[in-house]
Amino acid sequence: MKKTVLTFGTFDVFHVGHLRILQRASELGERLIVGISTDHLNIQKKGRPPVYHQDERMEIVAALKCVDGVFFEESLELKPQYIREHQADVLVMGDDWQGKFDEFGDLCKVVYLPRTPAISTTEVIEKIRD
Ligand code: C2G
Repeated sequence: MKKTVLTFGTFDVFHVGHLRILQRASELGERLIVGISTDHLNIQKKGRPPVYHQDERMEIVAALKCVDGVFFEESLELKPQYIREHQADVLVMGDDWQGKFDEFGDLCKVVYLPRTPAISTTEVIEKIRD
C-alpha cells in the first residue's frame, strides 16, 4: 500500500504559498490527496464565499503534478471520516493550524509545515483592489 498524505485547504486565488505546501506535503509520502473546502464551508468559516467557485479551485489543484487525487471537504468535523476513507498515513497542514488537528494523532501522523511568508489570498485581493 502506498504511503498516503492528506491535506486540506480552500486554495482560493491560487498562489505560490499554496503550490509550495502541496509540493512539500507530497514529499512526505507516495500519494497526495487534497480536500478542497467547499464554497459553503468557506461561508461558514470566513463569512464570505471564495473568489473562485469550488469546481474551478478543484480543477486547478487536481491539475498539479504533485497531486494524485482531490475531493470536496464539506465540513471541518468530518476529518476523521476523510482520514479513514482515504487511508491516510499522514495529515499535513500549514502551521497557521498548529495544534488544531493533534486529536487525529491516533488515526495518522499529523504534521504542520511552515507557511510561505509574505503571501496570502487576502493580501493578493487587497493588492488588486488598491
Ligand atoms: N499556506 C501556506 N503558505 C501561505 C498560505 C497558505 O503554506 N502563504 C497553506 C496553509 O497553511 C494551508 C494551505 O496552504 O495548509 C491552504 O491554505 P488555505 O487555502 O488558506 O486553507 P484554509 O482556508 O485555511 O482551509 O480543514 C482545513 C481547512 O479547510 C483549511
